[in-house]
Amino acid sequence: MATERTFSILKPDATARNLTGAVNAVIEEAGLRIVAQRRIRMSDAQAKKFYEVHAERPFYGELVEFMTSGPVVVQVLEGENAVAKYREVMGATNPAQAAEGTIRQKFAKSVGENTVHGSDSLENAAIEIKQFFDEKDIVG
Ligand code: DAT
Ligand code: MG
Repeated sequence: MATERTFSILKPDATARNLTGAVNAVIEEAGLRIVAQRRIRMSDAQAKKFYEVHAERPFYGELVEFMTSGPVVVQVLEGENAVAKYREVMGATNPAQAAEGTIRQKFAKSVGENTVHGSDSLENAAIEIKQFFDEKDIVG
C-alpha cells in the first residue's frame, strides 16, 4: 500500500447542522490526515464542472443546486490507501445502505444530502484536488 491523497467535501447539509468537527473526528479516527482544508461557497460554475460526469443524470440539476446552497468545506486527505479508505469511511451513497459507523450512516439525511464527497479513484483525486487547491497549500 502506498501513501495517497484523496479529495473530500463536507457538503452543505454538514455545515448547516454544524457537523464539520464531528465528521472530521471520524476522518481522523480512521487514520486519515487532513493536510489541506478550506471553507468556501461553491459557485454554480465550479459545481457544474466538478460534477460534469453526472451531467446526463436526472439528479444533476438538483445536485448542483444543493452543492451551491450553502458553505462547503473542501479538503485534501492523506494516508495509506487513502482513496479506498475514505470511500469505506464515507459509506454507501444512499445512507439507508451505509454500513454501521460510516459517516453517511451516522449523519446523512438522504441520497442527495449525504454529507460528504470522496474521490472514487486516484486519478480523479488528482483532478479534483487541482480544482480547489494549489500544491503549496497542501501541507503533509
Ligand atoms: P458518491 O458521492 O457516493 O460517489 P455518485 O458519484 O454516484 O455517488 O453521485 C454523486 C452525488 O450525486 C451523490 O453523492 C449524491 C447525488 N446522487 C447520486 N445518486 C442520486 C440519486 N439517485 N438521487 C439524488 N441524488 C443522487
Ligand atoms: Mg462519486
